[in-house]
Amino acid sequence: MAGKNLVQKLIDSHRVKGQGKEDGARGEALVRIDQTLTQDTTGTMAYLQFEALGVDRVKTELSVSYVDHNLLQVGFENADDHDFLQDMAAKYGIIFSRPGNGICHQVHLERFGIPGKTLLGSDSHTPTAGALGMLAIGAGGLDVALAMAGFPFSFPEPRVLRVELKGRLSPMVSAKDIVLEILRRLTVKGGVGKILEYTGEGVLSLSVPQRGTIANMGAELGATTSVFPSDEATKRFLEAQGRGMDYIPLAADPDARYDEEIVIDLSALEPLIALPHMPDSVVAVRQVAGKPVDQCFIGSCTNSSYYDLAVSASILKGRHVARNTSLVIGPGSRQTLLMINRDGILADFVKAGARILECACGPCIGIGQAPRTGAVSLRSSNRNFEGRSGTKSALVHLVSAETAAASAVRGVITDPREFAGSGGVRTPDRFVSDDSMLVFPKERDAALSVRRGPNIAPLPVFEPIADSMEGEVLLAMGDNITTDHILPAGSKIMSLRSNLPEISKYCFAAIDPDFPQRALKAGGGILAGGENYGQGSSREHAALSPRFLGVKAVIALSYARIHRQNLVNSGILPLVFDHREDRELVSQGDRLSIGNIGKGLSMDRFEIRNETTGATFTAHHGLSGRQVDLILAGGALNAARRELAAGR
Ligand code: MIC
Ligand code: SF4
Repeated sequence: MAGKNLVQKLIDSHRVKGQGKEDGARGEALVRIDQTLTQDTTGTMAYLQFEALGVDRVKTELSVSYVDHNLLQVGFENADDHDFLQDMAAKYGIIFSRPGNGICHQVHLERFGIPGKTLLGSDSHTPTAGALGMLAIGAGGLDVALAMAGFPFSFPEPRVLRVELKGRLSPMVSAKDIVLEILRRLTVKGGVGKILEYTGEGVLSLSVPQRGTIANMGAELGATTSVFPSDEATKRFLEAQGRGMDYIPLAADPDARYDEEIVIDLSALEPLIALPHMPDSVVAVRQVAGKPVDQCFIGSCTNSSYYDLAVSASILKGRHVARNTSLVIGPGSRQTLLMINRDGILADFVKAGARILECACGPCIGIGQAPRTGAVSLRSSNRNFEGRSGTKSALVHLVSAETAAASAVRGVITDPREFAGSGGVRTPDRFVSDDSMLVFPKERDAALSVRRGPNIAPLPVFEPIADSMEGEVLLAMGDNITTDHILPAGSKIMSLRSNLPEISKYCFAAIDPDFPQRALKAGGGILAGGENYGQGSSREHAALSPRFLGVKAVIALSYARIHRQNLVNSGILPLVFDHREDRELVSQGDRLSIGNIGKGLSMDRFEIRNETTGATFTAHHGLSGRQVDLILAGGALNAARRELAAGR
């Protein structure tokens, strides 16, 4: 028998068996979750749902509630939500990471991630912790609430894609360029249903934060997660964090098999750039060099480690940002901020004319620093979807921290190898570990009363699905619709994440601002989509809001993993056209009818009639038995409550 790859080892060591129906589930892995993380904009809903489950304390080894997204406090909403989250954490035994402590993925890597453990996070970039040899997966808030309540987590049994790294990176070519190269080759849907496992001599030369950059952007491939071995670099990183005791070595067996394989020669790589508006529109920086740049942003959970900031500062030191270019720096964590302050790097930035932000997501998600109309913005973050920066006409490009710094100095898109002579960077052997912005829960605080501002609305109750449905096609969309299209980000709308009725007023605002009104007037309906529907964020609001407005089914060519599960969790039927060409049979405004839903769910075959044109076509769901049960129950919350009440 062939040896195991690391992904199989991680899954097998956490596999849960004997859960009745789950045994017969079609192609699903069901695993025990050791750690969870939430962030504020998905966390409020996750904790409301956790509360509704009626469990008295989290059942995980460790759960952390981070506040890192909604930090711009221009009204009462965000501050109220922060208080709510802090109280819920104290009440249910969760560690609370206060606003200002940093971006969840970076802080989790620094302070909590442990090789060999599973982590489920209500944020699509949770796989960042795969850099430590964890099985770290992003999910909707409800799935994380269920994991906190002790339920196992299931996901489609993955194909394992081996990414073999050869050679070493040249100076000023970075980990970001490695993952941009993978995006160039595989595209934004190339990772769907897969876990990427990194192997090869090239891995050895990459530090944990560099691995974090690569694992982070596996999310842009649509991958379930990415995994690195736990080796000497992992040991050094954990020791530098004062957590050497958390280290264990982990690797694939030498004769391990993989479903697919790609090889990347690091020494042949050059600086790359993703052009607007997709992370896979990748070309070489030199192909677009010389184009004027209005804004550069170095930050986000992708590239805001000590190394990223130190290497950027080495380019900026003794120089100044160009007259027409704004440079914005967002340190990823308070640890990084303390260290760049100690080592004079912060002063280098300020002297060079950079604008310094607090440790948070910020510009990455359109919370501050929206670029000017039509601006060219170069960002070290991970997503450049249209409008995500807060300015619809902005042309956001994704680059390494090195390319952003070099371009800020020159004022035009610049290959950072021009600065290859700038002083080398050494990562310290010991990091500053100051956990004073973490609030650890007391043994028991169950009596604590939770502060709940007026922006926190009660959860809606969803009815089980009916046996037939007829409805208008409210929107007929193309390929790669992102969750930013379905429910936009930005400071104004994200402040409403704990208020479903209010946030639903912005559902599909990026495509048709009249959608909510039309949906309500039509008494709900059906959505049609193309390939990779719902890619991007884990926000379950992109499913809850349509459901709140009466959407009962989506029919698409394919789905992104997290969004498809969020649709199921919300009780929306996610159907797939049996034949690609049938997508043409559905237009906005048509009335569709779907009969015999109960039978369709068990046979996995639906006959759909377009009542407007008379055309008929078939579709399937491809869901597991467990997912079908959730649909029948009217969503995962209804199903879990029933299970808990029955004394699971
Ligand atoms: C994002 O990068 O899109 C976010 C904002 O972090 C989301 C989570 C959210 O929408 O709250 C994500 O990646 O899941
Ligand atoms: Fe925050 Fe951006 Fe990372 Fe999402 S991708 S967690 S918004 S920094």
